Amino acid sequence: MTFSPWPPELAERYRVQGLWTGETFDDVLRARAGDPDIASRIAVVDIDRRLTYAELHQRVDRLAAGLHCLGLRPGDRVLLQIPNRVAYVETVFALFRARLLPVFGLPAHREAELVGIARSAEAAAIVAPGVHEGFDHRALAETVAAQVDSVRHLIDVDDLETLFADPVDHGRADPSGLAFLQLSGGSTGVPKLIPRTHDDYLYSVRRSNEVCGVTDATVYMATLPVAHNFPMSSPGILGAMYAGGTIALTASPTPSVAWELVERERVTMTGLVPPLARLWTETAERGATFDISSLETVQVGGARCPDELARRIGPALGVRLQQVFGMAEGLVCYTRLDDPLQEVCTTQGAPMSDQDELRLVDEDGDPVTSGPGFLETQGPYTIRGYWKGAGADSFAPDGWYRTGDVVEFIDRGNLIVRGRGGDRVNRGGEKVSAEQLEEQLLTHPGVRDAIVVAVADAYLGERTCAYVIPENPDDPPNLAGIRRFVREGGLAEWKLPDTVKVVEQFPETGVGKVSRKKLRAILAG
Ligand code: OOB
Repeated sequence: MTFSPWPPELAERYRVQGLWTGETFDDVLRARAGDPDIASRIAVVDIDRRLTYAELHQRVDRLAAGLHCLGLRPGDRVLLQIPNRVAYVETVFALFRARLLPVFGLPAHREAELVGIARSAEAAAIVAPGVHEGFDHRALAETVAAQVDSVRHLIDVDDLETLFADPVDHGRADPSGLAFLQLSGGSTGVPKLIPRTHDDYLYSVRRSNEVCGVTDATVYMATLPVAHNFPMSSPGILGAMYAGGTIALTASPTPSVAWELVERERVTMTGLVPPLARLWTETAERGATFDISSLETVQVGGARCPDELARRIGPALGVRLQQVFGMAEGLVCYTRLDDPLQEVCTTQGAPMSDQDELRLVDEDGDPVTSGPGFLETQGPYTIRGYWKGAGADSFAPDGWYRTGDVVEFIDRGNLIVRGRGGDRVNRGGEKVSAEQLEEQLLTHPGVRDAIVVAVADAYLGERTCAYVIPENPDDPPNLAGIRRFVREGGLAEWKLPDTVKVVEQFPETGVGKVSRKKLRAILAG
């Protein structure tokens, strides 16, 4: 079994209630391109290119046929490492049309991550650019292919047209079957893949559109790396396409680049992580550089937005703020457009669906009736297990997903995220698995033992601190050396430790072996 289906009685309920509609992603593009009111509108635009729905549909047809000609067949997994540009949308929808399963890698991923992902997905192909922002992704893809037997094709995203072929009939995907694999923010070293179905994901997109007021007039700009769940579907680019609106993709999130596209395309909505929201806010407070008056809604999520920052965003950017607390595994909470400003600025919203079920438990899994607790959830778009049963301890015995987040509910049903257990560091929305980094540090010849914890940071919210016991106390490793070692080990740049503290030993508490989990908690304190 590659993924754990919902229990039959829940699946039945979601269908009867009309949440799961039996629509597929390819159906959506076909329907929009086939609608005379929508076909000639701009579906997707970046700084260099723009495509109408009709054009996108035709190019997807030819690319999907080309993928078929390569020998790729329905169900095959294709690992993507594509930056924010029109070709991302072309590729993803061509994969949907050919019934291939995208695996959403990020441009910032490096060898260790991509090898792990390609291996566990048993990817048949990798789609990546050549050289992008000075980094040779083609060479990286070749290195990955050399280590992962299943990878048979390397496809250059800058050269998709060379694959174009005469359209073929690929048949129709099963809406209750897998549509793609998302990546988990991760609390372990093993990359966990998140299996999402057409039914469940499209429900989250449709419901997000309702909650966020997305219409055919919406121009949604993907400012964050678009393969991430937030810009993809909350409501993201898929929401914009679902509504027949426009997807804009900015190559860089900085105001000097992104705002040019906002001005030119009259962008109405985007999503940011807190450090970016701060950069946008401070830039605007210093005086406008572009006309960004088309922006109506700016969402902030991925990490806790400080209340102080939340209050400044709306006035500075001339927008309505929406807080988003979500996870690639499913559950997404939004503040509502009609919530009082006070709650929009101080809470992370409420679940999008009235079919989302939430409960709080303590460290032993016992119910918490008041105050903060660990959040567990099940619902019509929250997975029941990772790809091929990995990370089973992230699910309670009854199948509910253990988010790991500590949250607290307030009066009107909105919740506040108070933090999470010490298993990962949230660096301004980019997640670092403590376990993965510790494993990497333990292979350093100068490191006897290592514990990774989060420390508070004014800009990022949290940053990483590695406590290290050196092999040789007279010649301990230093920060620069450790960062170089982790980079050379093939981890993404954001996972390099921000601080290294050399210690003689870790705290011993009482008798017996102290778990790494406990040590992290003690050292974090
Ligand atoms: C989003 O997804 P992931 O999978 O990268 O990370 C999920 C985790 C959550 O479990 C939580 O720990 C943290 O990111 N998080 C937040 C937050 N939004 C996410 N923590 C505090 N406040 C928030 N507003 O990050 C993601 C997926 C869909 C929509 C938005 C974010």
